[in-house]
Amino acid sequence: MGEHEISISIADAEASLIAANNRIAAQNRALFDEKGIRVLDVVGAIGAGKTALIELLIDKIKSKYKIAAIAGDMATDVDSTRIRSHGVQAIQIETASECALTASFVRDVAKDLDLDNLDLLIIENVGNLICPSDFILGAHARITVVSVTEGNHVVRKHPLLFKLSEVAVINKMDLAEIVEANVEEMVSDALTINPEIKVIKTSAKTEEGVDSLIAALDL
Ligand SMILES: Nc1nc2c(ncn2[C@@H]2O[C@H](COP(=O)(O)OP(=O)(O)O)[C@@H](O)[C@H]2O)c(=O)[nH]1
Ligand SMILES: [Mg+2]
Repeated sequence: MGEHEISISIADAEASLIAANNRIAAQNRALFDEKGIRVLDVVGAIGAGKTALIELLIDKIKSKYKIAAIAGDMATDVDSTRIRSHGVQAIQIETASECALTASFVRDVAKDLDLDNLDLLIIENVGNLICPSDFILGAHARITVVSVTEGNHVVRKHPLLFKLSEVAVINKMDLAEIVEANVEEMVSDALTINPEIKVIKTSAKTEEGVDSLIAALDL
């Protein structure tokens, strides 16, 4: 078999994997809609501040909504432990070798959630800006978090993800001056890639922008 044939069959396998994931994501979505649960898929590099923002968000809105979380990482349960300390149910998924959550991971752990007693499910995806693009989970919105320390071109280097996100968060604004970040370039890149995207500047340290994020998510 020549190299050309091998590359075609890998592309086919990838396409059928994505199609299978899309089908399970649609089932997840139907279940969440039937139960009246709003689901958010939070994506971003490791260290961008996803968990920190989720923790702040939960503290600000937990009196209004019944919330649960799913945290995905290749290893460890540190994020679900952090989230659980805010008084909400949090389930960890350790993906081992997978660099993104998939719809079937979410389907499998959703069985352990009290779906009849839930308004909002926050899913923290595995930390990177590449793999999660391909795998939708059945969420109602994807929130992609980047931080000012990731370099001015982090947004334009990941166009697919920003095209597929409803909200872009630029976090660690408290460090923007120190690292001489060009935040406006990051904002305009996001809007060039996806004119519909809502761009919110935050700091999980000073809590700047967290209320704007809540408003952008209609929470
Ligand atoms: N200075 C600063 N540090 C932050 C901010 N957000 C998160 N961090 C820190 O960055 C590190 C990674 O945060 P974490 O929430 O675990 O990132 P995650 O991997 O995206 O979930 C932690 O040490 C946080 O305290 C921020 O807005 N400003
Ligand atoms: Mg995290």
